[in-house]
Amino acid sequence: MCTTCGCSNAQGAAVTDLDAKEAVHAQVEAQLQATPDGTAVGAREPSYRRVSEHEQGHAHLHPPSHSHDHTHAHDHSHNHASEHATSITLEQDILAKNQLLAERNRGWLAGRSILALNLMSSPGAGKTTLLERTIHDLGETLPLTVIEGDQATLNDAERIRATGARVVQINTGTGCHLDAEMASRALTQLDPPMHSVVMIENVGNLVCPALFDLGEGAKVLILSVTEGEDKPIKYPHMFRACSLLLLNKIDLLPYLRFDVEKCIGYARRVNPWIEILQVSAQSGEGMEAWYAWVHAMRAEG
Ligand SMILES: Nc1nc2c(ncn2[C@@H]2O[C@H](COP(=O)(O)OP(=O)(O)O)[C@@H](O)[C@H]2O)c(=O)[nH]1
Ligand SMILES: [Mg+2]
Repeated sequence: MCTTCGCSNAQGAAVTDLDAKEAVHAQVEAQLQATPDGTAVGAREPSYRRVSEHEQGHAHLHPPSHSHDHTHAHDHSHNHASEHATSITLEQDILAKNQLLAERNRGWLAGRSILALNLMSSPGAGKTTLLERTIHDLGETLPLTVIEGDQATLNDAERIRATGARVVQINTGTGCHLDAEMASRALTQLDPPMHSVVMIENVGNLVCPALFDLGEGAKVLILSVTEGEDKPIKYPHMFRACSLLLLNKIDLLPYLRFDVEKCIGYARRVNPWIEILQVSAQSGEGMEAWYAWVHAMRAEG
């Protein structure tokens, strides 16, 4: 996970309130402006390093914690078992600390009778489009606010703001997921009203976001039909973590080779309890079922 991929650094995250136009972490925001592509924000050396010929006998990308299954002989002597143990301990510490903060967020939300949903997907699956349409269709009847998560730019927050909904943007810099600490800061800034719904759009990624509880009421996964039907078995942790799968972009099915039943079968194989709805955030097809799910979740809470 993140100690391996090198992204678990919340320090560089910036929270921006689009109404106040005020960066909580002004220093990071200044860096963002200095480097519009975000590459220098919260920059740190990636954990992957190229192992020298001397160390490895051959060069390849080598994460510090990976387990070796090479069949060829090694002539280097670093202790893989202790590296692995250190890495696992660090991972457990990070996740345990995150869990404590997530529970604090959960209590904070429950105290205000707020339903928070953590929306996750790979980049481009349609999270922001889904939110835009949801706000358009439900905004009058359901008090909805949004936390946007991306490595860089305020683009998605600007899109949400154009709908009229209140929104706060988190820029994670090098980070590939939101964590409970970032969510806590964003919730404080957002200050959502009692009995409302907070939609949290996570950073586009089917791996790390699954591991980090934000204190949400439920995790929702958006998979678009352009991604291939085998994603549930390739990224089982994400599919296991989620209560609802929204299979998006079904308007494109006539133009693609995508077997819906096969995809649903794979999803149920890794998570027999997952609910699955087929939608098109663009055309609006199937969206009523999603709205009914949100209302039911809210009624449960
Ligand atoms: N055809 C089609 N395109 C969609 C749909 N939902 C989103 N898109 C497009 O997919 C692209 C990525 O959408 P976006 O909402 O930015 O994805 P995000 O990265 O998950 O937030 C955009 O070009 C959207 O217009 C859909 O239901 N059907
Ligand atoms: Mg988006």
